[in-house]
Amino acid sequence: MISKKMEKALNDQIAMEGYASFLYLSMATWCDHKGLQGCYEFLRRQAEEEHMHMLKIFEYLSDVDGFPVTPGIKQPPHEFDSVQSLFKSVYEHEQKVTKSINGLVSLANSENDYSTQTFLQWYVEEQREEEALMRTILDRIQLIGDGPQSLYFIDKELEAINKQVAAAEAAGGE
Ligand code: OFO
Repeated sequence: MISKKMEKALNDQIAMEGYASFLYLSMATWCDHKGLQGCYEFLRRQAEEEHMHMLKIFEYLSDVDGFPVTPGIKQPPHEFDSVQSLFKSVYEHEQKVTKSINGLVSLANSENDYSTQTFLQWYVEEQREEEALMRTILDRIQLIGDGPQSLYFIDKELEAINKQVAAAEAAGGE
């Protein structure tokens, strides 16, 4: 049995994960239109991951006799100034999600809700990994710089990172 307050907070997280999925899908589409196939594939996979994060909370809420609410997703932006600023937004969004997950953990702690605390540990770890990954991408983009061929090299870099992440996920069974 889950408290109404915890149920509501997890439903808010469902909406946040759903929005992240749509935001990354929108970013992926923008990259595709710019011919940035590596960035497109990376963001497309991220969008699917966020969708999976959303569904995990659905399943958990049902397991603990809560009611998962299918969220209304607000329209994400579909125009971006540059690939650099796009990935900066991704990083900032991930930081926002981490803050939200930390808030959920605090709430679960304050309610002595050990089941939800345990469930959320997966998200704590996931956010640590995602923030580290996005920081790595921003560092690489900065190293490559914004010279005339930078987009080509940024895209190649994202293609390589995407392959590494996908291989690690496949090895970890996720
Ligand atoms: Fe849902 O993992 Fe980041 O946002």
